[in-house]
Amino acid sequence: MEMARTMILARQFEETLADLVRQQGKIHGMMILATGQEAVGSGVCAALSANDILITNHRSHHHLLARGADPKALMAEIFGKRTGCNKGKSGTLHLAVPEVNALCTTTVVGGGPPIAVGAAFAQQYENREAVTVCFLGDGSTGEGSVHEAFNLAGLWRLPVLFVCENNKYAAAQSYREHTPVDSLAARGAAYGMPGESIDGNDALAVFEATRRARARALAGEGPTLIECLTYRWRGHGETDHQLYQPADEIAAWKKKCPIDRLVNTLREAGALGDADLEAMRATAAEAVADAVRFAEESPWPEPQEALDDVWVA
Ligand SMILES: Cc1ncc(C[n+]2csc(CCOP(=O)(O)OP(=O)(O)O)c2C)c(N)n1
Repeated sequence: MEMARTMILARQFEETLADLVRQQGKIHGMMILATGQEAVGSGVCAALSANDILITNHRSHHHLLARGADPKALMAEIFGKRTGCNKGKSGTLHLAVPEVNALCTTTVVGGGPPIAVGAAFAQQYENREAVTVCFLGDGSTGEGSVHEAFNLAGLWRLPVLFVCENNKYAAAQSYREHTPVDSLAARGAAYGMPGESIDGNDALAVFEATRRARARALAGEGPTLIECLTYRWRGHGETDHQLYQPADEIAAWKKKCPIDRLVNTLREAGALGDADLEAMRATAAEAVADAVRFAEESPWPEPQEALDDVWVA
């Protein structure tokens, strides 16, 4: 039920963002959405505990909402307002939400895994009962930094879960154009970690795989690579016309909607009725509308605040 709730919230949050960008012109700059991939964020986060750390990438809204980030603070940040979770300095692409241990969103493709290795090293060094989860895209696995991070994580048996969202595209390049092997999960073996390929549109499968990997990590057995097979319904960003994504491919994946799938499972189990579903949708719609209102009414940062919280090591 909790996974269904966060998936519905993420879908509505992002559909509203698309509208705010495309129809209303109220948010400027690049907008990257994960519509169709919500089972990954929700399935992973449902299996974590409060102390676990999240490192995410440019397609992060569903991860952060599933983790419990406040939709108002996220929306205000995406608008660039002072009340945003990063005081309007990150916008949509560099969201950090320390209150829920989502320490960093990096849009440097392949930049997340080395940071996750550092966070996991600290957890191991201090004997913390916690793991680090790092979300990464299929395209990022072509970056050298990802392989260096996998290597150290395997070598030092760090408590880190690399969750690769294989949504079949890296910007305008299809999986086949950027990767020579069928399975990204198979790459785990090269670094001494198990790799598992799962249906990334099945929230329960994602939850179970995360739970197993987390238990392994806490038992000192090291990292796991989880490849979630899913699909990016929208373009890389909202200015992308998706000319390289075959229309029948998009249509076929929309039939495999991760939200419908979980909702149907819950219905069949007798856990969710029509009224419950309507209530879930209405609560999400209200939360998103509140978030937009809050963001629109919030002040812009003052120019002189630009250098606050900026430091040089
Ligand atoms: C080092 C680096 N190279 C290129 C880019 C431009 N870029 C941003 S997202 C992206 C595609 C990433 O694809 P993938 O890792 O599969 O994630 P997805 O967008 O599919 O979620 C690229 C090339 C970047 N941000 N950083």
